[in-house]
Parts: sequence; structure tokens; C-alpha cells
Amino acid sequence: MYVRNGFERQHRWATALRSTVRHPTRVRLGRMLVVGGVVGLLLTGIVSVGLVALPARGAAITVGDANSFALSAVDGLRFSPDIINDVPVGVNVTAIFTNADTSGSGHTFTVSSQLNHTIPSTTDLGTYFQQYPPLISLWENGTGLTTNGTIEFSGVGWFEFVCLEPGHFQSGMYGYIAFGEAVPANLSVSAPATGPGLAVFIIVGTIVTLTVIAVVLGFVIGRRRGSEFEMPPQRLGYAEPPDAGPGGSTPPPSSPPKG
Ligand SMILES: [Cu+2]
Repeated sequence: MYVRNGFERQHRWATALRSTVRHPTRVRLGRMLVVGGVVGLLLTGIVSVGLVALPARGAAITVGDANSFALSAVDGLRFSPDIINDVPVGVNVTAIFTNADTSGSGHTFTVSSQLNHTIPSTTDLGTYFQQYPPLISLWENGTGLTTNGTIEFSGVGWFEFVCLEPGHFQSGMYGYIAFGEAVPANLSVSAPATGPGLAVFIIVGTIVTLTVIAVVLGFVIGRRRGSEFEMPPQRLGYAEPPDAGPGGSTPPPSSPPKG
């Protein structure tokens, strides 16, 4: 009775300790594992979808001896590829332009005629192309549709190409095409404002979330294991072991009685 009363004074603490070894907590732990697993799978899916949805950046092709090349306008206001190397010089080359943008937006493939020149992003393209008529300008308004045209340049060098739809160039819809050489390495198409930023956000968010889940699970599991080893047996409802007498002179129970 005395011992029992003593534990009743610690009612809340004792209850908390006891609850850690009961089945409901194992069920709760199982639920946490399931929820954590589901959350992890969902986040993995989100990351996968996010990465797939992002257009390939810096994709390059080399035309070489071919007499045609293909490129697409893709989701996110990008060209793919956006680097076209080594187009043959002095011959008609067919450009095959596909509108693969699932948003339904129209796009153009419009190549500047100003040799080895990068168009500043603040340029008004209407005015610019009046001054420098494009080498080629293909427009395709329908998703999944393709249009063709030819381009020819009798020299070695590179040109920038853009999309003329309002705001698309400013959003990063441009690329470079080089005749008789590769596009210079210092020319690259800048990352879209929402593309890699969004991917980084998703990846970092996933890492943080999974780390939090791991820490929480580690804490729960560690607490549960700790409770198995550290909890005093009487708090688990077991009988207390017999006290050793003063001086510890109690004989071990295996000792045969002397007679
Ligand atoms: Cu466009």
C-alpha cells in the first residue's frame, strides 16, 4: 500500500511511462511510420514530377552534315534544344519547328540576322527585327503542330534566336544557332526564373521534411527502446525484487539450504 501510494503521487509521470510500453503506442508508432512513408513517397513523386516538368536546360544539338534540324517550343517558355551547333554553311538547311508547349500558347522560332550579337533582354523585338530582318521566322500556334522553313548563311558565326510572342523572350525564350562552328561556350541560355528555383525549393523542402520525419521517428523509437531498458520494473507493474539486507548479506537464491 505504501509503495502504491507513492506511485499515485506521481500519477501523470507514471501513466506516461506506462503508456510507452502499451499496444496503443505501438499502433501509434506504426501509424507514424506509415504516415512518414506515405509523405516520403508523395514528396518523392512531387520531386520527380517537378524535375520531369522542367524543360531540359542547355540542351544542344550538332547539325553537322545533315540538311535539317528540329527544335521545339516546350513548356515553361523555352526552346529545346536552345543551342544549335555547326549548321552547314552556304546551303539551304530545313528548320523543323514543333510547338510542344502543352499550355496552348503560340510560339515563334525567329533567328536574328545580326552576326555574333546577343540581343539585350530590354530590347523591343518589334523595333529590332524591323532594323535587322530575321534570317527565318516560323510561327506555330497549335500544340503538337510542326512547321518548316529553310535558313541559309554563307559565313561562319552565330546568331541568337528568340520567340516573338509578347513576354516570351524576356522570360528566357531564346537560344543560339552557329554556322560552321560550335556556339561559343560563353553563350548560355539563362535558367528560367521559376524552373531551377522551384526545383531547388522542392528538393530542399523534401530534404528538410524527411530529416524532420527521421528525427521524430528516431526520437520516438529511441524513447521506446530506452523505456525497455531504463524503466524501473515496479513501474511496469512487476513485483519489486527483494531488498538486499543491510550489508548485502542475503544469500543467493541458488544456494542450497544448510542442514
Ligand atoms: Cu514563345
